[in-house]
Amino acid sequence: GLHYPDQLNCAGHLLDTAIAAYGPDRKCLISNAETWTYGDLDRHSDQIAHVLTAELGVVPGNRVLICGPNSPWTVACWFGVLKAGGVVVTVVPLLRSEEIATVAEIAQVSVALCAPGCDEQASLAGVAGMRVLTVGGKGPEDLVERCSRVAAGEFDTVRTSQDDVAMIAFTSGTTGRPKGCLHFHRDVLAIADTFAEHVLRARPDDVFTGSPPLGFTFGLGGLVIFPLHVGASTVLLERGSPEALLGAIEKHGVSVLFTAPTAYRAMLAMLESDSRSGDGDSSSGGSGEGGGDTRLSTLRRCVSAGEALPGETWRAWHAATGVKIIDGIGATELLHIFISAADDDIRPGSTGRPVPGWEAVILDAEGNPVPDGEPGLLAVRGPVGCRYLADERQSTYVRHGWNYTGDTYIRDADGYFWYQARSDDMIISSGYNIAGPEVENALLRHPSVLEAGVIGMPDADRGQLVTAFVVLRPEAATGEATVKELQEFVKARIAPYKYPRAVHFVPALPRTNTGKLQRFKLRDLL
Ligand code: 3SK
Repeated sequence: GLHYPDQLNCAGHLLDTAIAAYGPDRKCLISNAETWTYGDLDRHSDQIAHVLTAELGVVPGNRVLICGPNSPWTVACWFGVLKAGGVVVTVVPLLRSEEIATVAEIAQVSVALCAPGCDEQASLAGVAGMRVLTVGGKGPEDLVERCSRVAAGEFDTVRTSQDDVAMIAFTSGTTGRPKGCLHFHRDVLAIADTFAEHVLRARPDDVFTGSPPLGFTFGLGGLVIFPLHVGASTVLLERGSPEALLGAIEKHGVSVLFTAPTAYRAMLAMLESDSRSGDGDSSSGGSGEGGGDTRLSTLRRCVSAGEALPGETWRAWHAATGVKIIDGIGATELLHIFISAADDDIRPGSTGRPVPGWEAVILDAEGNPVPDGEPGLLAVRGPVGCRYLADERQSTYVRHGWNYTGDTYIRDADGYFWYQARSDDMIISSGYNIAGPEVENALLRHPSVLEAGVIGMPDADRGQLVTAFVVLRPEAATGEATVKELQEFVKARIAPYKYPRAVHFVPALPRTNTGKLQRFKLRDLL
């Protein structure tokens, strides 16, 4: 098992360890605008901790929302809040005011640190007692401005316990009401000491990059915790588009990449079209393990999660780059990846085997083991557990000490786990978790919409496509203009990535006798 000291502050521990080993001048965070050393991150997070405690009255245990892009200042906020003994509430940027209000109310947020744009939505949320500060905006109230005025030196990191709550990570539930997952200081180190230590095996000279937002635990682990744990550097991209990823890999000599299957496919398509048009250098022989595009020759480890990685995508990436993608499944509830495989342990199309430190079983609805080769519910246990904040769904996720992830899997005779489907109505599109009912609720607020049912339809690019089946009021017109109008309507009310990319008008939705929507029958309407 993993053992940590009783007194542990994960932020102080990560920074102190790296600085003790490599000194403060080691390169740490790289963005388009600036490059920070470990010393810079230490200093700026100390300043933030001073502002939070001395100027904003934050005391240990207070919850602080961080809503910003992948950038050095967002990382500094994460470290500053933890040094101050606060609890970080992680969310993705672009949340709308109502979404922020829900999260802030569930987590009882007292301060919100928001990038410009997000701060307006946070202020509109109108949460009583929540102070909103911009990060990198203009004006004397801005956090970066305030930091530049801090006279005090080093901040004395609050001596938290290993099982004090460090962060609350939000995940949308199938009912659409987000669930806050509590994670302790020791959990943050446990994901580095399990997946990163045994599967990823990063090195101090690695350069990381990737697309997942730091507000998702996949991004937080892959782009902050894992690189800092080994003293490596990380390239933070505000927009992690496939173009930006390819550009960053070439420009910064990236060796470790974290992204979702959709992005691997999009990058492959771009490499292919470049090589057809004669752009770029697709000659072989450049990469470590047998050739590929020389612009990607620095890549050493590629990680995929967020949705299942098809064997074809794995093979195509290997052929193009010589790198064997490390597929993995994780969960916000469990902080990071618990089933995975690397190098010669990989069976393309399979997620892999339990990460050392984790156990995984396939169970039937009654909790009995299902024979190998037959589908069942994936249940796991390990150093991190699911602890929902005041949510009755805790007893559905955790039963008899096992965490039921909500995925249907098959384990083969060799102990490899093969993904089958989500066991519930959650849509996973391009790595984003989207609750169908949340999109339905947004559609239902449009005056022309009578009923709405939203599901994920299989899609070669995105894994699943958010697809809405809409019953319009009799006077409303069907047609492309209405589709566009509904899509814009949803984008304005919930985070834009959740909008239905396909909208079908139907005369009625399938329902049970008691009026419950039968989402599994929706696909038959096409
Ligand atoms: O979706 C996943 O597989 C995942 C991976 C790592 C961390 C968090 C999540 C949700």
